[in-house]
Amino acid sequence: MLKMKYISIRTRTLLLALIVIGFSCSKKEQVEVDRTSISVIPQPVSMESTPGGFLITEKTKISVNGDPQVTKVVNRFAQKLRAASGYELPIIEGEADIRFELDNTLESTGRETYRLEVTDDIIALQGATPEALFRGIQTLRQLMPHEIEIEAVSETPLTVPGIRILDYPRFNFRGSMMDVSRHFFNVEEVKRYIDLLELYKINVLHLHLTDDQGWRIEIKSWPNLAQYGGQTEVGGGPGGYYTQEDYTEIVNYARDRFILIIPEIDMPGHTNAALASYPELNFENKAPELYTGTEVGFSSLQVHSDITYQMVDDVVRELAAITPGPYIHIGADEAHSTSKEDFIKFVNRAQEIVESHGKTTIGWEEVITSDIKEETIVQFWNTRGDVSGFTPKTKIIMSPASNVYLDMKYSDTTQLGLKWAGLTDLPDSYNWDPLTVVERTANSDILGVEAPIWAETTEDMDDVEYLVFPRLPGIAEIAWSPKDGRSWDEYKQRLANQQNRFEAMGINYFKSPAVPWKN
Ligand code: TNX
Repeated sequence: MLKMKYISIRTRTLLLALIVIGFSCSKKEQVEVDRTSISVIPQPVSMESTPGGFLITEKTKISVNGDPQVTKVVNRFAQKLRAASGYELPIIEGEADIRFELDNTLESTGRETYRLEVTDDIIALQGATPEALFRGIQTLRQLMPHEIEIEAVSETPLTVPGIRILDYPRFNFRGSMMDVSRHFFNVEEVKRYIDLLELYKINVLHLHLTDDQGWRIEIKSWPNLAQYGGQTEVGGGPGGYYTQEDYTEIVNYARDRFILIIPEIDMPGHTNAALASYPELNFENKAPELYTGTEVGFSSLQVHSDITYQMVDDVVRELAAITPGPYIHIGADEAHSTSKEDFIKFVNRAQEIVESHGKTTIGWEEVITSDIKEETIVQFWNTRGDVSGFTPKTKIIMSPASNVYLDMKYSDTTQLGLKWAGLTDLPDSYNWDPLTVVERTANSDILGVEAPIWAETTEDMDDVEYLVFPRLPGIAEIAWSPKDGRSWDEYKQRLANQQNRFEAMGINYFKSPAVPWKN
C-alpha cells in the first residue's frame, strides 16, 4: 500500500477523486463488456443482446433451486468461478444474484431446454432438467472471459454481457466416438476427452473398445481377452485395458457431465485380438498372432461354432451389467472375411443376444444387409445411402466420413491422420446437413450425429486433440443448432473467438488457414 504521508496534497486530492470516480463506476450499470467476442458454439436457438452486463464481485452470491443433482452441477461450476475470481461466492438459501433453478414448463421443447437471462443485477439460468442446466452452464462459460478456464485468479474482470437466451437442441443424440483399440488411452485421457466434449454440449461418448489391434475391456469370464488381447497396439506399443472398475469410473465421470457412454464390441470382423486370445474361437483351434498393423477386414469370428456365441453372450452380459445406458454397439463394419450369408446369421444372432440382456443394438451401416430389428439403430459412415433394409421404425446416427471423421487429414500437409474419405478442412466438417446425406429426409428418422476419432495414427492425447480441434465444435453445432441461417462465413468468426479459450484449456488445436484467428 502507498503511504499517504509521502504523497503531496495534490496527488492526494487526485487519488481521492479517482476513488470517488471508481466508486461511481462500480455502480452496476457501468459494467463494460466486450460484445464483439460474444461467440457461443453451438449457436443458441434464440439470443438477444441487452444493455450492460453482470460483474462478479466479492459480494456475489449464488442460489440453487432444484434437487441434489442440480446442486452437484452448480457446485462444480461455482468451484470454477471461485478459482477464477478469488472470491468466496457462497451458495445461499433463497434468491441470490446468480440463480440456478429448475423450471419444468420448459420441457415442452425437450429435456435439455434452458433459459438464460443476464442483466446488471442478475444471472438467472433456468433448466427443464438438471441436464438442461448443465448445458446452459456451458453457454454461460462461453459468455465469460476465457480466463474462467484457467485455475488461477483472473486479472480480467469476470463479466457476462447482458443477454437473453432460449435454447434447446435440434437432435437429442450428439456424440463423438473414441477408438481406444488401435492406440490405448487410459482413464485419465478419456476423462480429458470428456472434459473437452462437455463444453460443446456433446452428450454421447461411444467407446470403440475392441478391434484387431487390442481388446480393451476386462471380461471376467474370458480373462485372456483383455490380459492377452490387450497387451499391444498399432506400432507395437504396450497397449492396455480397462478393468471393469476403470470402465465404471469412466461411465460415472461421463454421467456427472450428462454424457452417455456407448460401448462397442466390434464383431464378427475386427476380432483378431479376441481370436489371438482364445485358440478355441478359431478354426482347428489355431490362434493367430497379435496384430499391430493398420489393415482392416482380415479377421472373422467363427459364425457356425457354439463357443463363439457363448463368448459373445458372456461379453454382452458382463458389459450390459456395467453399462447404465440403453445401447450396446456390435460394430459389424468391414466384415470382409465373413461370407454374406454368415454375416447375416451372425448379426441376427448378436441382436438377439443384446436384446436378451435388456439393451438396444447399434451397428455400423453394414447391419442393414441382415434382418435388423425395428429398434436396432444404424450408424451411417460411408454414406452409401442404401436404406432398402430399413424397417419403418429404423433410426440413423449420421457419421458421414467425408464430413465428420475426425481422423481424416485437414490438408495434404497434415502429418497425422488418414485420407481415404478425402481431406477434410474446417468448412467440409461444417458445411453439411444430417437430413441430406441419404434419401430419407425426415428429422424423426435421424437420432443424431456422431464424430469418430479413429486411432490408427494418434499415439497420444496431443495427437487426438490436434485432429479433433477445431473440427468438433462445428460438428456439435450441426447437431445442436437450427439449420436456418447457418453459414460458414459467420461461424468462422465465432470459431476464431474461441482461440483464447482453446489455449486457456491447453488444447492442441490445428490452426487452419480457413479460420480468421486473432493471433
Ligand atoms: C473405417 S468407419 C473403419 C475403421 C477405421 C476407419 C479409419 C468404420 C466403421 N470402420 O475400422 O479405423 O475407417 O478412418
